[in-house]
Amino acid sequence: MNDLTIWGRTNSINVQKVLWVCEDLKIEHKRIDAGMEFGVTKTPEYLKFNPNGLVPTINDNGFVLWESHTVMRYLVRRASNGSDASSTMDSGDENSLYPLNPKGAARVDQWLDWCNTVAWPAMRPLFWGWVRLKPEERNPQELEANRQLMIKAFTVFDGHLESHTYAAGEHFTLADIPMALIAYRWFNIPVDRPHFENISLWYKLVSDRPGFKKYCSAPLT
Ligand SMILES: N[C@@H](CCC(=O)N[C@@H](CS)C(=O)NCC(=O)O)C(=O)O
Repeated sequence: MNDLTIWGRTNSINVQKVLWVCEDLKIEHKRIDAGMEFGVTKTPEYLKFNPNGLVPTINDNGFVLWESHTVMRYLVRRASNGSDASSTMDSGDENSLYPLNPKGAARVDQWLDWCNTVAWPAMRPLFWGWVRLKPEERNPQELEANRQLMIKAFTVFDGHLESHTYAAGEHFTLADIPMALIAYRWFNIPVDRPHFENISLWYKLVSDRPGFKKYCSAPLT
């Protein structure tokens, strides 16, 4: 089945989340470059699909969806419902990327929300400042304030990983994906970083996943 289209450039963190899920679950899809230098997102056709004019957007045989975390959850459920015959997902697998049981799912949601409200808002200005802005455009105070916020966020995550192998417990889930993509950005900008032992052990595991290797190993752009 190949009726799934994903719009988005591959260097976008939110597109990478979705592509990683597709890679781990072997979900067939077609991808169309969109966003930043590729344009597309401000065209009337695209805005009809996604009025935010952002990536990613998916079209699954007429079903259009945006918001990367929602799309990730949808793709896992779609795979476990057997609507993607090519997927490797076992139906009802509680160790899946997004468990069926309410507590397992809530634990994943908790960290996904935390990424959007705590970790990424701290990391985003650092990423933009160090990767996308020219040196003369950087605001040193803002960069330092966000470096401190990232250390605070990583302190929380590292403390959690003291007694858990992965973000949502003992198995790799969707919750690890945004966090791994944020960590990759953090480890690849020129800032002072304290060593976090538990994050370091977790990062070794998550960076070995097929989705990370395929979509998160190129230099930051
Ligand atoms: N909350 C949205 C945020 C989407 C978003 O901010 N996407 C960025 C890329 S990471 C974007 O479209 N930027 C403008 C562009 O690429 O042209 C999601 O998680 O999907």
